[in-house]
Amino acid sequence: DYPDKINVVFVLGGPGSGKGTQCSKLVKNYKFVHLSAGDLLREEKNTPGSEFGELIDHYIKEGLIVPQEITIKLLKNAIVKEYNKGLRNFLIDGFPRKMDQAISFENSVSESKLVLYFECPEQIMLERLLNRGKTSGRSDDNLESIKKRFKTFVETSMPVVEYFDDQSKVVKISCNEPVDEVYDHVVEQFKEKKI
Ligand code: UP5
Ligand code: MG
Repeated sequence: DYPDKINVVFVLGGPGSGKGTQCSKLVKNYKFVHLSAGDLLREEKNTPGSEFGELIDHYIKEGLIVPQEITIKLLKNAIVKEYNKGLRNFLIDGFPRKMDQAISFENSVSESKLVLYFECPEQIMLERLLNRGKTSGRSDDNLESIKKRFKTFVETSMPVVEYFDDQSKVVKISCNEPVDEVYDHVVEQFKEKKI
């Protein structure tokens, strides 16, 4: 009931490290579908009549990880939809960010080929998110939620990066340069890894 033979690249990094920005650039030059777990959750939250709306709203504001069953279901649906159009290459942005998600996705959907990890100092991420918060309308782009997101990232999501690093799948990229320069490093790595 899930697609066979897909290529998955996980795109990880702290809140505001530039995952979404870099994925948008990648899809212009590579045949990848960009799926952001956070975007899928926000879309579900805004779907009238969704049984998970309130729960997702709460978890996002608190910077907590939504129970994996919900996120994986949304991801699987999105993957199948694109698979049926003939697409096979997926950038999964902001997922997995908790160990149970990593294990469950790799067992029930696909293993990952590569993990891009955007390394970024907290101070930089904070400035970016507060700046974006002026116009983003995101319920978690405020100082209180941002601090909670950082805490969850360090305590819950970094172990996932380390888990993949132990499998030599992680490519670390410093996010602390202008967007186009960060992107150049991503492309270099894709070439090196023959993605
Ligand atoms: N910007 C980007 N790159 C820059 C650069 N090189 N130089 C200068 N500025 C740069 O970028 C953030 C901002 O920085 C933008 O204004 C951009 O222009 C600028 P962006 O590309 O949006 O960064 P990104 O890493 O995508 O930041 P985002 O806020 O999306 O990261 P999060 O990981 O916090 O958000 P996400 O949407 O993935 O998740 C939100 C919440 O959903 C989570 O906190 C959690 O509650 C929930 N969630 C789950 O529960 N489970 C999941 O599996 C996924 C999410
Ligand atoms: Mg994002």
